[in-house]
Amino acid sequence: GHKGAVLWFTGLSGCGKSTIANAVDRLLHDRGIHTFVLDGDNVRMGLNKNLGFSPEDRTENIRRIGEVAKLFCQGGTIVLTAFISPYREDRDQVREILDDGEFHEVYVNASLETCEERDPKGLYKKARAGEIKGFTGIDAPYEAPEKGELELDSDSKGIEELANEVIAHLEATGRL
Ligand code: GGZ
Repeated sequence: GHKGAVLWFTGLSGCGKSTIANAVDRLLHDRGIHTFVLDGDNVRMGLNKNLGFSPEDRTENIRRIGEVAKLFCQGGTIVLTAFISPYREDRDQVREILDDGEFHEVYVNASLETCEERDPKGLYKKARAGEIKGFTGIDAPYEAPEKGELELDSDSKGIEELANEVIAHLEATGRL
Protein backbone atom coordinates (compact mmCIF):
# COMPACT_ATOMS: atom_id res chain seq x y z
CA GLY A 1 0.00 0.00 0.00
CA HIS A 2 0.93 3.66 -0.11
CA LYS A 3 2.72 5.48 2.64
CA GLY A 4 0.96 7.59 5.21
CA ALA A 5 1.51 11.32 5.31
CA VAL A 6 0.27 14.39 7.10
CA LEU A 7 -0.76 17.37 4.99
CA TRP A 8 -0.75 20.16 7.53
CA PHE A 9 -2.70 23.11 6.09
CA THR A 10 -2.04 26.36 7.93
CA GLY A 11 -3.26 29.90 7.33
CA LEU A 12 -5.61 32.62 8.46
CA SER A 13 -9.31 32.13 9.15
CA GLY A 14 -11.07 32.25 5.79
CA CYS A 15 -7.94 31.52 3.72
CA GLY A 16 -9.47 28.34 2.30
CA LYS A 17 -7.68 25.64 4.34
CA SER A 18 -10.71 23.47 4.97
CA THR A 19 -12.15 23.85 1.48
CA ILE A 20 -8.85 22.94 -0.19
CA ALA A 21 -8.22 20.05 2.23
CA ASN A 22 -11.67 18.64 1.44
CA ALA A 23 -11.08 19.04 -2.33
CA VAL A 24 -7.75 17.16 -2.02
CA ASP A 25 -9.51 14.55 0.11
CA ARG A 26 -12.01 13.89 -2.71
CA LEU A 27 -9.27 13.63 -5.36
CA LEU A 28 -7.34 11.13 -3.22
CA HIS A 29 -10.47 9.19 -2.42
CA ASP A 30 -11.17 8.89 -6.18
CA ARG A 31 -7.77 7.22 -6.50
CA GLY A 32 -8.69 4.70 -3.82
CA ILE A 33 -6.39 6.18 -1.20
CA HIS A 34 -7.22 6.09 2.49
CA THR A 35 -7.55 9.62 3.81
CA PHE A 36 -8.88 11.43 6.83
CA VAL A 37 -9.68 15.12 7.31
CA LEU A 38 -9.24 16.72 10.72
CA ASP A 39 -10.67 20.21 11.02
CA GLY A 40 -12.40 22.46 13.51
CA ASP A 41 -15.75 20.90 12.75
CA ASN A 42 -14.77 17.44 13.96
CA VAL A 43 -12.09 18.28 16.53
CA ARG A 44 -13.09 21.44 18.35
CA MET A 45 -16.62 20.01 18.83
CA GLY A 46 -15.35 16.83 20.48
CA LEU A 47 -11.78 15.92 21.43
CA ASN A 48 -10.84 19.55 22.02
CA LYS A 49 -14.12 21.03 23.17
CA ASN A 50 -12.50 22.11 26.45
CA LEU A 51 -10.07 24.37 24.56
CA GLY A 52 -10.51 28.02 23.55
CA PHE A 53 -8.29 30.45 21.68
CA SER A 54 -5.75 31.61 24.26
CA PRO A 55 -2.14 31.01 23.16
CA GLU A 56 -1.90 28.06 25.60
CA ASP A 57 -5.13 26.48 24.36
CA ARG A 58 -4.13 26.86 20.72
CA THR A 59 -0.82 25.14 21.50
CA GLU A 60 -2.63 22.27 23.22
CA ASN A 61 -5.14 22.10 20.34
CA ILE A 62 -2.32 21.64 17.85
CA ARG A 63 -0.44 19.18 20.08
CA ARG A 64 -3.44 16.85 20.35
CA ILE A 65 -4.25 17.11 16.65
CA GLY A 66 -0.62 16.28 15.88
CA GLU A 67 -0.80 13.15 18.02
CA VAL A 68 -4.04 12.02 16.38
CA ALA A 69 -2.59 12.71 12.92
CA LYS A 70 0.45 10.63 13.85
CA LEU A 71 -1.70 7.63 14.79
CA PHE A 72 -3.60 7.73 11.48
CA CYS A 73 -0.37 8.28 9.57
CA GLN A 74 1.18 5.21 11.19
CA GLY A 75 -1.80 3.25 9.87
CA GLY A 76 -0.95 4.32 6.31
CA THR A 77 -3.59 7.01 5.97
CA ILE A 78 -3.01 10.38 4.33
CA VAL A 79 -4.20 12.82 6.98
CA LEU A 80 -5.30 16.32 6.02
CA THR A 81 -5.47 18.81 8.88
CA ALA A 82 -6.98 22.29 8.54
CA PHE A 83 -6.26 24.50 11.55
CA ILE A 84 -4.94 28.04 11.73
CA SER A 85 -2.03 26.71 13.83
CA PRO A 86 -0.61 30.24 14.15
CA TYR A 87 2.58 29.40 16.03
CA ARG A 88 5.62 28.18 14.11
CA GLU A 89 6.94 26.39 17.18
CA ASP A 90 3.72 24.35 17.54
CA ARG A 91 3.85 23.26 13.90
CA ASP A 92 7.55 22.40 14.24
CA GLN A 93 6.69 20.26 17.26
CA VAL A 94 4.29 18.20 15.14
CA ARG A 95 6.99 17.85 12.49
CA GLU A 96 9.28 16.53 15.27
CA ILE A 97 7.00 13.70 16.36
CA LEU A 98 6.59 12.41 12.79
CA ASP A 99 9.12 10.45 10.73
CA ASP A 100 11.19 12.04 7.95
CA GLY A 101 9.10 12.82 4.89
CA GLU A 102 5.76 12.38 6.61
CA PHE A 103 5.02 16.00 7.54
CA HIS A 104 4.05 18.36 4.74
CA GLU A 105 3.43 21.90 5.90
CA VAL A 106 1.08 23.54 3.40
CA TYR A 107 0.83 27.30 3.75
CA VAL A 108 -2.49 28.51 2.39
CA ASN A 109 -1.44 32.07 1.69
CA ALA A 110 -4.28 34.54 1.40
CA SER A 111 -3.77 38.14 2.49
CA LEU A 112 -5.60 39.39 5.55
CA GLU A 113 -7.38 41.77 3.18
CA THR A 114 -8.73 38.85 1.13
CA CYS A 115 -9.78 36.86 4.20
CA GLU A 116 -11.46 39.85 5.74
CA GLU A 117 -13.31 40.56 2.53
CA ARG A 118 -14.55 36.96 2.31
CA ASP A 119 -15.45 36.86 6.02
CA PRO A 120 -17.79 33.85 5.55
CA LYS A 121 -18.84 33.73 9.20
CA GLY A 122 -18.70 37.46 9.92
CA LEU A 123 -15.96 36.85 12.51
CA TYR A 124 -13.55 39.51 11.22
CA LYS A 125 -16.33 42.06 11.47
CA LYS A 126 -16.93 41.03 15.09
CA ALA A 127 -13.19 41.10 15.83
CA ARG A 128 -12.90 44.62 14.36
CA ALA A 129 -15.84 45.68 16.50
CA GLY A 130 -14.10 44.29 19.60
CA GLU A 131 -16.77 41.61 20.10
CA ILE A 132 -14.16 38.83 19.70
CA LYS A 133 -10.83 39.33 21.46
CA GLY A 134 -7.61 37.69 20.34
CA PHE A 135 -8.67 37.01 16.77
CA THR A 136 -5.87 35.77 14.52
CA GLY A 137 -4.63 38.47 12.17
CA ILE A 138 -6.44 41.23 14.05
CA ASP A 139 -5.21 41.20 17.63
CA ALA A 140 -3.52 37.79 17.78
CA PRO A 141 -0.47 36.75 15.73
CA TYR A 142 -0.09 34.49 12.72
CA GLU A 143 3.44 33.25 12.09
CA ALA A 144 3.70 32.28 8.43
CA PRO A 145 5.81 29.23 7.54
CA GLU A 146 9.37 29.98 6.47
CA LYS A 147 10.50 26.53 5.43
CA GLY A 148 7.24 24.83 4.58
CA GLU A 149 6.96 22.09 1.96
CA LEU A 150 4.34 23.88 -0.13
CA GLU A 151 2.79 27.32 -0.47
CA LEU A 152 -0.57 27.87 -2.13
CA ASP A 153 -1.57 31.25 -3.56
CA SER A 154 -5.14 31.47 -2.35
CA ASP A 155 -5.43 35.16 -3.31
CA SER A 156 -5.37 34.53 -7.02
CA LYS A 157 -6.04 30.84 -7.64
CA GLY A 158 -9.19 28.72 -7.30
CA ILE A 159 -9.85 25.64 -5.19
CA GLU A 160 -9.51 23.05 -7.99
CA GLU A 161 -6.18 24.45 -9.21
CA LEU A 162 -4.77 24.55 -5.68
CA ALA A 163 -6.02 21.04 -4.90
CA ASN A 164 -4.22 19.81 -8.00
CA GLU A 165 -1.03 21.53 -6.86
CA VAL A 166 -1.22 19.52 -3.63
CA ILE A 167 -1.68 16.27 -5.56
CA ALA A 168 1.31 17.17 -7.78
CA HIS A 169 3.36 17.85 -4.64
CA LEU A 170 2.48 14.41 -3.21
CA GLU A 171 3.50 12.78 -6.48
CA ALA A 172 6.75 14.77 -6.72
CA THR A 173 7.72 13.79 -3.17
CA GLY A 174 6.93 10.12 -3.71
CA ARG A 175 3.98 9.92 -1.35
CA LEU A 176 1.59 8.76 -4.12
C1 GGZ B 1 -9.16 32.72 15.33
C2 GGZ B 1 -11.25 31.89 15.83
C3 GGZ B 1 -11.23 32.60 17.02
C4 GGZ B 1 -10.11 33.40 17.32
C5 GGZ B 1 -13.11 31.54 16.92
N1 GGZ B 1 -9.08 33.42 16.44
O1 GGZ B 1 -13.28 30.77 10.15
P1 GGZ B 1 -13.33 29.72 11.18
O2 GGZ B 1 -13.79 30.33 12.55
O3 GGZ B 1 -14.05 28.45 10.92
O4 GGZ B 1 -11.84 29.42 11.60
C6 GGZ B 1 -11.52 29.87 12.87
C7 GGZ B 1 -11.45 28.74 13.85
C8 GGZ B 1 -10.00 28.55 14.30
O5 GGZ B 1 -9.82 27.36 15.02
P2 GGZ B 1 -8.46 26.56 14.92
O6 GGZ B 1 -8.60 25.33 15.77
O7 GGZ B 1 -8.09 26.36 13.51
O8 GGZ B 1 -7.44 27.61 15.59
S1 GGZ B 1 -5.97 27.33 16.16
O9 GGZ B 1 -5.25 26.49 15.18
O10 GGZ B 1 -5.36 28.67 16.29
O11 GGZ B 1 -6.10 26.65 17.47
C9 GGZ B 1 -12.70 30.72 13.36
C10 GGZ B 1 -12.95 30.30 14.77
O12 GGZ B 1 -12.25 29.05 14.95
N2 GGZ B 1 -12.43 31.22 15.78
N3 GGZ B 1 -12.41 32.37 17.69
N4 GGZ B 1 -10.03 34.12 18.45
N5 GGZ B 1 -10.21 31.96 14.97
